[in-house]
Amino acid sequence: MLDSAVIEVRAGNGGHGLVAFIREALLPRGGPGGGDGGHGGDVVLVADSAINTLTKFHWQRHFIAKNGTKGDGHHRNGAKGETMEVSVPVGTEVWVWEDSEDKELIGDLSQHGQRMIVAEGGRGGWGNAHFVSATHQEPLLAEAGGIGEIRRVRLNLKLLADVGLIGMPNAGKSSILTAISAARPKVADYPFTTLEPVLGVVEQGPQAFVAVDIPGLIEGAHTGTGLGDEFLKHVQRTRVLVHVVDGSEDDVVGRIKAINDEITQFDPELAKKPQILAINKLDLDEVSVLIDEIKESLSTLDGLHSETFFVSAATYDGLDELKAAMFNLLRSSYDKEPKPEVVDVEDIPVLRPTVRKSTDVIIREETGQLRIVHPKAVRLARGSNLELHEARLQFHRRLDQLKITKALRDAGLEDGDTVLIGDWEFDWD
Ligand SMILES: Nc1nc2c(ncn2[C@@H]2O[C@H](COP(=O)(O)OP(=O)(O)OP(=O)(O)O)[C@@H](O)[C@H]2O)c(=O)[nH]1
Ligand SMILES: [Mg+2]
Repeated sequence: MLDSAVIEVRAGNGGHGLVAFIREALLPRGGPGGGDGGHGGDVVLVADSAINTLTKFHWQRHFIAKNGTKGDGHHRNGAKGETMEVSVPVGTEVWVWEDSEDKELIGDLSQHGQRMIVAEGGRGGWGNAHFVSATHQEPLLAEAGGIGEIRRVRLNLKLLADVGLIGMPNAGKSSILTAISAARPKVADYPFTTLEPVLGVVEQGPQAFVAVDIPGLIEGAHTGTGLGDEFLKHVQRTRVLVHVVDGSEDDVVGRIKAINDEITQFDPELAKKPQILAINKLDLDEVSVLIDEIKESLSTLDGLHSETFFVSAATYDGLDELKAAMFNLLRSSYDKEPKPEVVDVEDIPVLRPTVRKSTDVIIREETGQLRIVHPKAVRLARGSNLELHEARLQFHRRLDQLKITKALRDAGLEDGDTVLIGDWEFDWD
């Protein structure tokens, strides 16, 4: 069973670099002092073993990192935008999502603590202090901050169950899963209705876990009688068992013991898992009238279970309490686990999706005009006031240095032609 969610991630833009000069009484020609903009924050996915579904992404789909702030005078640089960290379950695959389909796998977070930069912040623009040269003591150029990446990605996760529903055939395991999750296993009034394990996501606000409903167990299941033993392996990886019992049957205690014997013989580790008893069919008189008697007989049962709940999958009585108990046991099971945080996260390489960034310097628009798309040149054009004649001269010199002038000439540019860059448009001469 696959859980998936489409999210939009938006990294912060870089802050703009500043054009400023240091002019103080004692420093009449202090030179350029425009600081750099701060880098935009990244959006980073972080694998966290304490999360096991993608449910929270049904509540929140947009993740936006902060912009960097702009540079200031006296060489003061802007602040970096804060990173947006998004926790995802271990095992999450990240796919580029386009035209309503998975386009390309760009990451697989397979280890606790692993990080993936899923949208990279724009770089901070350089202030004019960077553009000083022997010929330009008063640089009028600065860069605008780079635009942060925006992506739509789909997260895919193969679900593994944390809670296993076990019990005799017809006890109401599938009915309980139906009542507490969106899963719709077949329910019927005869044993062995469920033939294959069924997974359901059980939610409580933004938290969730996965429960698995397996076919009913009978005596001898561990030796392969009935359907049982093949399916017991599906609960071996769970952390918590819910043992469902039909309270209207005779000898409730005997039935519970029989199932516990079976799981112990199949795998003694199963017997060590925290177990909740759910005495089902409370709506039936046989149960509600005899509740004290059943409780009394249960008190003689030493056992594997930690808590007992009387519930009804038909009327939903007691199911909220049962659900809460499952969440609590799961939480303490995760708490008891040696914290995977102790792994040195520094040792895990940060994943960066390899996106094919365009290496184009210029492109020809449909109108036939040439547009400069070299990212450095575009940032410079966006960050500078090219209305100033002096700034324009400096800008042209930068285009020479970046070999863009040559590229324009090679593309057939002649004097008098119009060249586009950013929001600017100028006649080449
Ligand atoms: N009155 C009453 N009937 C219930 C309740 N829960 C389940 N049932 C009925 O009990 C029968 C068995 O329910 P299932 O949920 O299919 O039981 P199961 O444990 O999944 O059974 P298998 O898949 O065969 O192992 C069905 O007829 C259900 O309608 C309940 O709380 N009250
Ligand atoms: Mg069933």
